[in-house]
Amino acid sequence: MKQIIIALVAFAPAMVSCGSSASSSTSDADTITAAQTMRARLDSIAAAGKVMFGHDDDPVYGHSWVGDRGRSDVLEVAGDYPAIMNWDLGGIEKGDAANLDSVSFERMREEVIAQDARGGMNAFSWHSVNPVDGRDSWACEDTTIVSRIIADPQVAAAFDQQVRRVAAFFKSLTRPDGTRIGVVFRPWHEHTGAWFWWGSRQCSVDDYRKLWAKTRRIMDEEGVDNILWAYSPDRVVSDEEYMERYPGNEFVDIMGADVYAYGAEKGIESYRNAVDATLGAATRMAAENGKIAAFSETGLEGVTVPTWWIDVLLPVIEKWRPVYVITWRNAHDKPGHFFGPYPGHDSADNFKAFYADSTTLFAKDVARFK
Ligand code: BMA
Repeated sequence: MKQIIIALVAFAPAMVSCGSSASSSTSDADTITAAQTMRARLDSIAAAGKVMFGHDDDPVYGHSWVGDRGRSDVLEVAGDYPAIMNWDLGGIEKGDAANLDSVSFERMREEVIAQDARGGMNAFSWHSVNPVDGRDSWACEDTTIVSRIIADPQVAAAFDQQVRRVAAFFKSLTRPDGTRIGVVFRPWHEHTGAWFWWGSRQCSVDDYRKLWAKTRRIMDEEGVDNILWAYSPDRVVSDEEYMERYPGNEFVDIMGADVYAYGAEKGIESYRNAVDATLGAATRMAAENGKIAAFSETGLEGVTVPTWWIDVLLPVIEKWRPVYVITWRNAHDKPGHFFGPYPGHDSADNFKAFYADSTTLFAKDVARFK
């Protein structure tokens, strides 16, 4: 195992120079970035055909608790933490101490460091307020925001400050030895839908691409070298639609897909079809462009199908083998708003079988992939 580990790390610069965006200023093996190391780990997991299970905000609150330490609904059902945790940066761009779901950024940082120490991984979404009037991501009736970020110097300056705050947070994700922790960053997600101010009906293809390029330029200027960039359309019907707003190979490392299920049993067929089209596109486009495919967000709110994990989710991830699948949060303050398991829920035993399946990886399993 040790030899494999060394070989993977040594290969990392060659892998990323091949159309990858993982921040890199040199191919010198002494200066491999945290992003490159993470990319190599993801490559080895993908090559093994394994799928990391992920959950949003997993160790900071659950279905019926908030703020405790050492807890996790996934841990309490299955006996291990998720292999990957998602966190949302929404609010950091305002200089807030806590995100839009009241998770303090200090606690978030601590948990990212703890997840890294146990061998697991971390990913970030960003439900940002807009830099024009500060309204939230979902205030989408103003269709000029992205174009003003690109063309209006005053808005551009406000946006610049927002991204620099995100950059400062990423740079603060360090281990006790001072090295940076590699993480996934998934900005401007679900842009094929029209519910965010950066959505398909809210900005032009060209401006959406420029938004990515601008975000990347600012992060590079700030010297952020520990993020892998994930592109994540919502449901699409074709590979062409998946790629319509793709910012370019130089900006993306991970081809994601955000596809949710709706309507309990009745919605399963439509979910399978949407996953096949969208995650299928992500998989094909990742292979074509030297990227990694991931199932960046999914779930069935309230997990209203008790065999959801084994009968629905497992077959789709076995079919497409994304490097990870992330389920959204188990809110503590909205009883029906949960996407993961929790002790006592109807799907808990089914989740244990999902955990035990040889395809899925949890934190202890993924720790073996160095
Ligand atoms: C949405 C919901 C909201 C939450 C937001 C950001 O999907 O879960 O309650 O505020 O994500 O995490």
